[in-house]
Amino acid sequence: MKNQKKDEQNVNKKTEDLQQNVSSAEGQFLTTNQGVKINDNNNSLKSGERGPSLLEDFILREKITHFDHERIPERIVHARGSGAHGVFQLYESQAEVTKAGFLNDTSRTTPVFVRFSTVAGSKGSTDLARDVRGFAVKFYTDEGIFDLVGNNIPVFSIQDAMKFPDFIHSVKPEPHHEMPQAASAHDTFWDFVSLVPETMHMTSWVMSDRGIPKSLRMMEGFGIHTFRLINEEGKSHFVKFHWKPLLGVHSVCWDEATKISGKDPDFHRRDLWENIEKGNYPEWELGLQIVPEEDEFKFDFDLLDPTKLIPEELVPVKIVGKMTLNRNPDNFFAETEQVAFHPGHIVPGIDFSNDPLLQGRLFSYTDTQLSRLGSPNFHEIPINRSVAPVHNNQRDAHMRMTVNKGNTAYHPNSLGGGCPFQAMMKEGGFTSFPERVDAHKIRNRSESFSDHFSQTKLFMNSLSEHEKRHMIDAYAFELSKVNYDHVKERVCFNLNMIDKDVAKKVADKLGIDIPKKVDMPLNQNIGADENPNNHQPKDANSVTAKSDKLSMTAHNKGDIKTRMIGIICDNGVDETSLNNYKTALEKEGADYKIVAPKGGKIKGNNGTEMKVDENFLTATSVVFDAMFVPSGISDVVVSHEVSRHLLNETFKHCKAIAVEGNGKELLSNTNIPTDKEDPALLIDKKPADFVKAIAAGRNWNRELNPIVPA
Ligand code: HDD
Repeated sequence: MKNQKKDEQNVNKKTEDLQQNVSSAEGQFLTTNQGVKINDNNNSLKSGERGPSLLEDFILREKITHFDHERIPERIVHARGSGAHGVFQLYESQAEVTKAGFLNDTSRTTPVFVRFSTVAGSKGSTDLARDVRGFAVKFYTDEGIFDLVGNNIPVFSIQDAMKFPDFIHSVKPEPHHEMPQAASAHDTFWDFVSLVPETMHMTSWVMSDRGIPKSLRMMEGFGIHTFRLINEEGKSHFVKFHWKPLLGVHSVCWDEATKISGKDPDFHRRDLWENIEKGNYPEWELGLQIVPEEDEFKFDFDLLDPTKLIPEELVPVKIVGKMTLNRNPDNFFAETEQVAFHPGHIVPGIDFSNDPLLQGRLFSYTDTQLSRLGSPNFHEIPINRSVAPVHNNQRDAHMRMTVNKGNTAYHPNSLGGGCPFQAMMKEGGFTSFPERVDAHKIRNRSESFSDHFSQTKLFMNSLSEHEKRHMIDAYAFELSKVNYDHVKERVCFNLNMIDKDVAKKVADKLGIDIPKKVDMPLNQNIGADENPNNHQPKDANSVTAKSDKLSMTAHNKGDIKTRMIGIICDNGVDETSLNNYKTALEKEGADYKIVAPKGGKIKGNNGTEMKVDENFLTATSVVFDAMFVPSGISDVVVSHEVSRHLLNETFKHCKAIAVEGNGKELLSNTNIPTDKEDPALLIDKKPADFVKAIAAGRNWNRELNPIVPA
């Protein structure tokens, strides 16, 4: 159940607005949809006790009919998602660059609804798929709705919306046998990637650990496209939007991801829900990278190209405010499923750029809501309803909720007193930025979009050693699932143009040679732009050769807030040992779960009873951030295959382990080497050392000598 007390504390304009539609059946009679009280909800109306059911049974008909129509089409992309309510608070007015109210007025609290998602999988697919994560934020501003519909990766795979259906068809389950689910490791995806070199940048991000986040609360968000900010004087600045998580950026290992997918496919959704219920409200700071209009052509990439990022060394991210998610939805379908985002939902002070991917998106999102939600009235669904007043002459259509009064539904009118009025600019009327466009109508791509590899190399250069190793392994894993050598070769050919060492390592794992030249398939009229032979990476200049913030290691906050630690113990556990660690963990904002051979309760050596959170049937190391074995564990725990496996696996995934007293006996029954220098393996050390070891991040060096068979 939801924590009602917390909900009462965390109200905002939007959650109040939603209350008019919230319904609770507490203390109420069961009724039909027409309000008629139902006397028997178990038996249909029949002709005699053993006779046929009667068509007349309006109660049965209504119930079954409604049930038959419960499902709506899932999103064509981003079908699997989790949402939460929250607020955005501005730190400092940005009036110099934008007139958007929520970026001007620090006294305002702007309600938000956020939906995180995976892209490729169906609604019921695992949370831990290797994939991009959607990061869509709906701001309910006083001037209307602003949707920032971004991802957890700062660049996109393709440059023009024209290619989006092709790209998505390639990554979705293959059409002949609908396999694989929620996975890019298959023929068609890599065939497409190998033929479209602009995909290499984003693909490299997805192959890195960014593609398997530890938690939705621990990922960055990016608006990706360059947008415009417009100030009161009508001056435009280009902008890229960033979300920086206050918990830092963390991921799991691929082996963990595959195991979590089996043990708890709802892992991310559960983690978000439970932490909000506990009051561990996830927070992100909003950052702006602002580029004056006159600097548009200052970069060696095009600001309109969505496969490029602006390195923070060139344009720093200015932190302007904070978003806090503090309330779970009351109903998944009504809120998380029915929420409709659209990059075209903007407010005065924000405008679009000519990024051809963004331009295509401006069409797609309304269009998709029409088939998904079934009516142009989707803006009336409570979660989509603006808190700013809505008045216009749009009328009728399926499921219209608004009862518009009066006899005029046109503009201009005199019969209705001219209402609703157009707003002057000074009254908040939206005006588009008057960009001058004077050009031929052409179907072409700008030459300034053609360097696909320099920033891919920049990304690879910026990864730490273990991140690069993981990316190489991911490329090799995914390509190993490809059945066609020529596809693997083309990808390695492209990789070779980006980073020879990476390409060599991937090709070596695949057991193939990197071709000197690749042939494009015949008869496809592939343009020069799309032929990988024509894309040699330019030399990265000294500033962009490496960009520290692209590595996740730059985002470790060095704390253990909201981390979950497993404590393996049993009846008779030494309570002093246990409590010292519990207190140290809790003091730093971490949480713990008791893992014991059987469910129910255990009794410590002083007689204190403790609830068992996970027993040896349900426990898995992969959902924990670290593991502790206190003194006083029983002989069962010392020798049990599950406790041994839990430690082995925690070690394999490079996470911190602490043991005290006879916890060492369990350790000696594992495959974990104790004679090697390992800052994350703590034997009879202080709880504070354990805290430090978790905060420092994983000991990735263990991967260099993988000797634990877990
Ligand atoms: Fe998209 C959903 C993010 C390009 C077409 N997209 C969708 C969602 C996110 C993104 C987070 C889920 C929203 C939700 O939670 O309901 N999409 C992006 C980003 C892109 C991008 C960051 C590039 C920078 N998308 C993109 C293109 C097209 C679409 C180029 C089509 C031309 N996207 C859609 C869609 C979806 C969608 C089909 C499916 C469900 C929906 O819109 O509401 O219209």
